[in-house]
Amino acid sequence: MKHIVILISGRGSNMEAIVQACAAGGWPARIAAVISNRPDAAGLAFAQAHGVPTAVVDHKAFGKGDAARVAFDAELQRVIDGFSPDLVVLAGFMRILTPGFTAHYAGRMLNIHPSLLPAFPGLHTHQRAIEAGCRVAGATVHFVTAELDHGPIVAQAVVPVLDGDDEAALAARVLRLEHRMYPSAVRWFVEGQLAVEGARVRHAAGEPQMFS
Ligand code: NHR
Ligand code: GAR
Repeated sequence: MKHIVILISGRGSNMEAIVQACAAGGWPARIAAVISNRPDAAGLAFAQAHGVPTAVVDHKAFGKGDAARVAFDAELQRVIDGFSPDLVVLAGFMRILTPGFTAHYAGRMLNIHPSLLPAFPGLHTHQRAIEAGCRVAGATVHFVTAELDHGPIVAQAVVPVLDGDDEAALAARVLRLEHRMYPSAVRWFVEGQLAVEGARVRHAAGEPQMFS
């Protein structure tokens, strides 16, 4: 039985999708914990209601600056490793992670980013895609490396950008696909089906890694 630890910062709807898909059965894994850097993250209540252990590591308690980031990451790593994770899943987790932390979880940490990487790394992706006149937008599941939003790509989901879309409309269209794609990608990892070949990640049995 593999152990999955999910990190959130807010709503946690991707975490919910993963918890529910895992509970529905057939996964060689269980959700060992949901951890938030914000004590008020709405997703914590869902996890507790579903019997998933939760923890909070509040980044604000560590102050500001580079030394604070290193200290926060050290404590976060200590708490995560208490659950013996095989996989760490970032699901709307909003703190940039230091190189020591990403090295510790190299090859066993996934993120979902709401753009078609390598376009629009960083924040405010939907607004930036609309302002750039993009006809498609989407989301990317990737392995986390030290370089923000640049790790090997596990899967991508693509949606149209429609005339009149605002940030909220586009984000909602993308989110529906995130909720299909992320549970699939996490399941593939715990089943041992993913092979990383440079920047490219291959599913051993050829599952489609594009969602639309
Ligand atoms: N850390 C590393 N090293 N590599 C990645 O690929 C990471 C990461 C940490 C988080 C998620 C990411 C996203 O998918 C992620 C990927 C937060 C920020 C950010 O600027 C950027 C990207 C992502 C998450 N955070 C601000 C910070 O100063 C805080 C913003 C806030 O608290 O609202 O850390 O988009
Ligand atoms: C999702 O759209 C996710 O892709 C994005 O935030 C939303 C989180 O929603 N992630 C980031 O922007 C990471 N910087 P959720 O909390 O309901 O899963």
